[in-house]
Amino acid sequence: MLPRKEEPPVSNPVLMEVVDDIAVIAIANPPVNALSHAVRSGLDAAFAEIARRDDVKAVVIYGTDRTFIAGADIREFGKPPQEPFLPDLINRIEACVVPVVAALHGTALGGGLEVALGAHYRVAVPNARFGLPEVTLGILPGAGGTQRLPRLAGVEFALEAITSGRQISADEALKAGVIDRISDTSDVREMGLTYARELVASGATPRRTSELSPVPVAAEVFDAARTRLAKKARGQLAPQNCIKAVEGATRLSFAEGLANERALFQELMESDQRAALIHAFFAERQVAKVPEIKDVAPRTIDQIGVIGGGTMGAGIAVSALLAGLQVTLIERDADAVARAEANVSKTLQGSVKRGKLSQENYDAIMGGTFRASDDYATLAEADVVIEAVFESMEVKKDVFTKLDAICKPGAILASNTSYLDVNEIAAMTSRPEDVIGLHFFSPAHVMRLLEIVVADKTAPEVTATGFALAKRLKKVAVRAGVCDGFIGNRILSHYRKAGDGAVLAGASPFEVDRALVNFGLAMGPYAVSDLAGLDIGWATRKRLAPTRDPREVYAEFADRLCEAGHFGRKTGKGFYVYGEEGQVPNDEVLEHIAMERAAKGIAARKISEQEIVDRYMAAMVNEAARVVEEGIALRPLDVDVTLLNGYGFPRWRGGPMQYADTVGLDKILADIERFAQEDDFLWQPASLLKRLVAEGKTFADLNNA
Ligand code: T1G
Repeated sequence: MLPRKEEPPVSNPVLMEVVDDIAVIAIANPPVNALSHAVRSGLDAAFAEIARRDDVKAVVIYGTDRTFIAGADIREFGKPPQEPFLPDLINRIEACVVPVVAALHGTALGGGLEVALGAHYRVAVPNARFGLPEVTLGILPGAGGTQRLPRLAGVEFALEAITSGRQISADEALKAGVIDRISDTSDVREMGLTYARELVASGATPRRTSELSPVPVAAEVFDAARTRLAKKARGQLAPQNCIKAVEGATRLSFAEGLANERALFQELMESDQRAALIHAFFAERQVAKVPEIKDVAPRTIDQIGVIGGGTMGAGIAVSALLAGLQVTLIERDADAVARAEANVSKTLQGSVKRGKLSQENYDAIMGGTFRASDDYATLAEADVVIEAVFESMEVKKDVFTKLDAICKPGAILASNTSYLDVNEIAAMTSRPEDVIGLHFFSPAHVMRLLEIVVADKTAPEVTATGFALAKRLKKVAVRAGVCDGFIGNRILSHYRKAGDGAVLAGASPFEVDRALVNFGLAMGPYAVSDLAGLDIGWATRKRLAPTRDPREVYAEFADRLCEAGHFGRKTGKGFYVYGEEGQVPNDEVLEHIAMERAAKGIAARKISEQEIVDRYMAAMVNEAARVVEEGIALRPLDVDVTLLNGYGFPRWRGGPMQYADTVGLDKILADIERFAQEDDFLWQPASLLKRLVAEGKTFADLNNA
């Protein structure tokens, strides 16, 4: 977890005033009105005072600024809990003898929604959103949410909402009975007061959710959820505990159900998975805090140019269009322009089908916000141009020479290259300070990661503009230095070699894939290579062959497949065969491996699943440590954010650096030294790793340095 700089506690985050015999409680704890100890104490004191007074006929609770309460203060996790504890506070709110109204706007999430559920009546503005996202943090709603929501909205609605952690709109919340009314107003305080006055006038009394009994459901509902989530959220603890807590609501009294919820919550609070998911949450916010752009204003971003309408170019164009930006896409001739337009249109239609884009907005985009052309002159007013053409330095140099001549002063020229030298590309222009790398991940309109590759001469405001563009595109941007593969692909190339090393030592590619899927990866590396196309890795290996160190133990079995024309899914055969039975192991590759072992004089031995994971993780962490010590990544957390958002690393493990801290850097170093006995070229411990182990420090210590 990333303890954040200790901000001075907001002196008095809870203010109460009595207006026409209604107590109005305002919460002011920016930026999201989190339920810090000060807020909980303030609320507790307010309700204690209300209990002492006889001139209060109703109560309104609301949040100032942009939102109601967005949850417990997750910065307090890991610290000794302080009274008043949230469940007790919410029970106190619910026990109030006069009606309590929660007036809701922004995002009422987690403990915030639980406070609202403890109130007796709930009113919201139309664009308010609700949710119990605790499961995404490796915990569960621990202040009565698993007990009150089933009673209010039904067990199945509650089970889905709590195990998914998704946000719910005001309309859906109204329909489900989570809120009582929607009021279209900008004055949240007045909205609450109006509802409270009506309740007093009508003689309404407190309506306590805990006094309801949940409508019973068949036991199969819980069994089905357990089975589904054991598969979908394999290895994760929180979803299973969420199910147990909701199930408890259907067979225990409210008090017993609350105690059961508390026990299940505590169990999760102590887990590595909770620490990892909270680390991921804060790391994805910390990663945008880059010293060189602190207080640097980004340039305007309204018009985007994209060069190249293939998969990447079209994906980048769609990502910008969905963010409301104007896009001009350039292709080389009329046919290519037509194909690019069709590409973009098809992808946007997919967004319409999935409800991510209205037909009206689709029409507006295709009617003018988006245009494709073969004329570079149409880029004259573009604020940022992103090149996404073939990965050839010659082709890119030609593109940047043209852009330099056409684009207005101050326009930013970006390359989507995945490994080429951005300094060399920048040198082709008269404006190297305006050149940057924006490395998107395919599919670019889906993958959240954006590596912002800062070249030697890139100006800070250009880097700041890259981060601003990422935020606009709802992406997670990571600052990367210039090297082959930047952060993600450079580390990938090393842990892929570790996988190959495990195969040469005795494992099959299929055992490697299975071990890593069981570890939590979405797919194993060999299945991923088949999906991406084995020819891509083959081309990279051939490109790097001239510079390959003769001491490297080079695994050739993938080359044998490529030489036979087997490039994976696209040719129907690679490491796996893709036919009627779906994906099945291709035994041919085992023959190639056996011959290679013989030629290399390797006697195969049994490689356990654990050893496969140890090799993979040791290689990943070791190269990541080099990437950090060379400054290619600013901090270890930047590597975690990259691997979590671009490479399918299991989020509930927090990223490779969080994982290494969890298992211990000394274990990682010991593994490297163990494998070095087999291959002392691949397995050379990074000096940063050795230093941290010698100093008894962790990667987390570096994150906060
Ligand atoms: N606690 C502490 N800080 C928080 C916070 C929280 N709950 N939520 C956000 N922040 C900080 C965040 O780190 C950032 O800080 C700033 O606020 C703006 O956030 C008992 C135990 C509310 C939808 O999981 O989903 O309740 O970087 O950049 O994009 O059952 O923040 O500026 O220093 O994300 O507008 C459950 C988590 C907690 C909600 C706003 N609640 N937050 O998004 O801003 S567990 C959550 C969010 C719980 C109970 C349990 C989002 C947001 P900084 P931001 P945003």
